[in-house]
Amino acid sequence: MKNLLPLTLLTLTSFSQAQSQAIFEDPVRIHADGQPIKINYGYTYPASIDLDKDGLKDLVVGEYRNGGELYFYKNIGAKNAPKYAKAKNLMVGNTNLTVPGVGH
Ligand SMILES: [Ca+2]
Repeated sequence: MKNLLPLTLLTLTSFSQAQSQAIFEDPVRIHADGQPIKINYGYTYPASIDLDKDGLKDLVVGEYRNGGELYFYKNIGAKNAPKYAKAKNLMVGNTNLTVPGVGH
């Protein structure tokens, strides 16, 4: 246990330094199919990932309601100017993909 304390302090110091150097841009509302993306309820953590492997990062957004369904917004724009199509449910076969234990 004695060996863990210095490592923990070093990590906290590094984290604090990183925070003081962080610069954030103003928030931007993200649109899909010409409309602002709206999540009906709960917390969400959008992920930017090239899900369909076409070289453009898409958005995957989850929702707390509806059993934790996940929505796919295909990037139909460009690499540096993304434009998202209307959401589609992520599916496994004919079933909506959900996050187990989320939403009721
Ligand atoms: Ca893509």
